[in-house]
Amino acid sequence: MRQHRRTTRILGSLLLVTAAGAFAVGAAPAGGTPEGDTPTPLGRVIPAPASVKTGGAPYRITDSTRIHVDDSREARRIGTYLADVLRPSTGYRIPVTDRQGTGIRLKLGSKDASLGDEGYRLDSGRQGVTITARKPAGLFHGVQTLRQLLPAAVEKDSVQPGPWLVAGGTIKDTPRYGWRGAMLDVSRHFFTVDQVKRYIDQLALYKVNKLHLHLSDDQGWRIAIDSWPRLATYGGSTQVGGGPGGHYTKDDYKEIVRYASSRFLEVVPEIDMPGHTNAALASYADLNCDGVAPPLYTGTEVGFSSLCVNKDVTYDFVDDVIRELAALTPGRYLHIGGDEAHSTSHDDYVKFMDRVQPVVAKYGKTVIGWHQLTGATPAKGALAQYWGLDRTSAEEKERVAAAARAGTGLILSPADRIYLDMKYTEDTPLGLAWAGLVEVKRSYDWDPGTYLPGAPGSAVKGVEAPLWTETIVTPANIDFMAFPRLPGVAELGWSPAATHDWDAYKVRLAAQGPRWDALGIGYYRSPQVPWTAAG
Ligand code: NGO
Repeated sequence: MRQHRRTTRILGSLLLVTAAGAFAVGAAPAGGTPEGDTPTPLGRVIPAPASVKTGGAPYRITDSTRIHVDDSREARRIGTYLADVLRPSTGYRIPVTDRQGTGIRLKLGSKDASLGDEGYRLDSGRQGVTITARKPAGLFHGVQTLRQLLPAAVEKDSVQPGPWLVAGGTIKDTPRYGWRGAMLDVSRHFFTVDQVKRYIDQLALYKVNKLHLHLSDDQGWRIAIDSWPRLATYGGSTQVGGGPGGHYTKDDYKEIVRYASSRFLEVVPEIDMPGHTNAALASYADLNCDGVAPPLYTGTEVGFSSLCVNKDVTYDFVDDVIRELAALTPGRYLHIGGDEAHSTSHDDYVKFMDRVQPVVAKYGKTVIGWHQLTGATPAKGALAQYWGLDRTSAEEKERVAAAARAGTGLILSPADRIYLDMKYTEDTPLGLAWAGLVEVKRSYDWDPGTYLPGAPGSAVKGVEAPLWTETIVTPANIDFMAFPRLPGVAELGWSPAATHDWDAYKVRLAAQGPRWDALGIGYYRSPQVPWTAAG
């Protein structure tokens, strides 16, 4: 059985290396057990690296290993982050120093333009591991690769036996797409700053670089707005099923943004409008066309609420909210929702979007909206987030494709592929099934570049995995729905199309199981994935 498993793994990594168009296929690991002296094969990483050249002696982290960083704040910070991962499990001191030397080296300012802003190169051999990048984000992504090349036990928070080997060879790696996102709905159920940080750390491990926060919906308004204080204090006071809800103060929110940026994720805030607005409408009677505030809502219906498109106060409200949110947002994008406005007439919807999009621009941000925005007139430079299904009508798909041909960028979040709140099978205790059941293979096995008929590949800016939280209440619930599907989405966003291969991928995915165990991530043990006994 062990022999069989090893053969499958080796085949998997050979397939990967070939598919990636790498320059050499190195020796297959020989001797020892995968858990013992044999290092993880270079390239058995998620997302699959763009190119892998295996070979040469492995590097071994020992009690004299140091992390040598450039004399820059960013390199030192990333070095310290890596040391914080390595110290508890190795038990070594792992000093971070800007003196030259062998060991682990983190170097910024590479002259290799092909690495772009997020790429890196990792060279490993007997003397050490060197990660070079042009920009800090690339260095950070290289560090994530190094983590995955070490035994899973490196993620534990108590001293483990090792040995801590990194296979020899070279990885050169850059992302396919600049937008590799995850969305968390903190409205249907509220998640605390610490809970969001936990998710950020999980996302960073897979080189995800956008965290989209769905900050408002019918069931709860989650961000303090000084000029409209009741939005948070009243509109945020409950959630699906009742219960206390919650909201972020501005300081809370800044802390999320700071933490995300320390992991090289940009936070994309969303205020959903003109629909999905019951929490706001309940907080201020004035925002309603009839001047009467509805009660707070704790159910899970959609499409029943709308801002009052023909009242001026609506635009005072929108201006204030966008101004205050933009001021909290160092990132470029601000999401204005726009989905399921079933209680807004088409004409009103178009009128509303025509008035609101310039407000986003006025405060220096770029619009992103759910793809229904393409039924209005997307602003120049706007992105549309597609959340349709295979069975979405050809007409609706064509509307989005036409907008893409006219210059609107697309973020792909097909609901029957990468909605992380969809059940895996009928027996999945959490989640919804309106888009269908989404097992691990289905969520991985599609190509963003050719997904939407008639949309040019160049219009696709990336992928994003939404996690709606009607049924998701705790961090353990997040873990179970995100893992193992999230790493597949990250790979679709990062890895070259040529590496795409379910049979090779599922072997790399199985190897992540012990890592999630070590990190305390409770994942769904899909029967489609050949998990190892230890995992
Ligand atoms: C839809 C809907 C959300 C739901 C979600 C549940 C979009 C963009 N709008 O996706 O309000 O929470 O499905 O899966």
